[in-house]
Amino acid sequence: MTKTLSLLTGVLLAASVPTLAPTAALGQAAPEPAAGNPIIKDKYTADPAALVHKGTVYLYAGHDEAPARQERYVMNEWLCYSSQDMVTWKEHPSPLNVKAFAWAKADAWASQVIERNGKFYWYAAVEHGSVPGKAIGVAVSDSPTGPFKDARGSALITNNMTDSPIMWDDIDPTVFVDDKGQAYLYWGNTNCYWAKLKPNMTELDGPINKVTTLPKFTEAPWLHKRNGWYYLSYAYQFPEKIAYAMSRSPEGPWEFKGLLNEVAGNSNTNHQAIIDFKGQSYFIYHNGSIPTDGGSFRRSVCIDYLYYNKDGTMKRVQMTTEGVKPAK
Ligand code: FUB
Repeated sequence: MTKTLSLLTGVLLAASVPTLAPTAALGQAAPEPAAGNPIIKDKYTADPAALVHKGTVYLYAGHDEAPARQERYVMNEWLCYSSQDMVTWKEHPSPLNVKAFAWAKADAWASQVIERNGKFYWYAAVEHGSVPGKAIGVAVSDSPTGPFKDARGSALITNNMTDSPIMWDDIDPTVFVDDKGQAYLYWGNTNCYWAKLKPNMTELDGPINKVTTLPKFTEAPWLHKRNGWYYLSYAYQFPEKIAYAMSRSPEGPWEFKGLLNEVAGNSNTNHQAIIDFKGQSYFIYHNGSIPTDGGSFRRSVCIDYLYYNKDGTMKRVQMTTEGVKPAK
């Protein structure tokens, strides 16, 4: 996201995206829906986050609604899909809209949903209505598919709580609950911030800290744990690649390990989520590959395999159009 582009994001547009699915010519059979990447072809989807819950993967994504040739983000709602095999995705009615946060005015940007004690918490970046700049809200539900409602009635993070000169540094939340029950919120653009959350998941529990060991940190932190290692992946440089760091603690210190993914086709952002499901690791991201209008503001979620080395480091992702095979 460039400064210029971000400055253009304050206005909501009531515009619809043209139908993306191929239509049959008169007298011809309708083509079979194509499998593979991108996984959703009838809507533009961006900023994926995924949650594994009781044998199902829930995919949460922003909805890119910018009409063709409008080179700016138009995002009013978030979308939700579920799958038992990572290939067949069922769409659920949109469970969250910017309007659910009465204090927000626009921009359903990147988000993540996690479960704790039977409740589902949705952390989402939006444009604040009265505190200039981006902010992070949290919504809650008893179900992963909603309905979700504002859990606080106010933003959890506002731009004046952090000391960056830019207005969009408080975006892209990722939340992780450690084995001991301590929850962590990481977020940021240009600066990578983190703070502890109270067990209620809706209040900070201590100061806001900065990670200073992530070269070329742009945005999109994602925190996950595997075999005793904590991984902090993030969007690196601009146009974005994905890089990552590792630590033995969710509080760092974070050691930079290198690149994980290249620039994703036809999109200047990449925005990853990483999960394990049915014995396989997955790298979920977006590109701008749907012809003819796909691009940086009409993005599409993709899924490819992720592999680890024996020492716990991650292998470079190979982005494919074939995508993944059904998980068993
Ligand atoms: O979708 C809006 C912004 O673009 C997100 O917050 C960033 O991560 C980038 O993907």
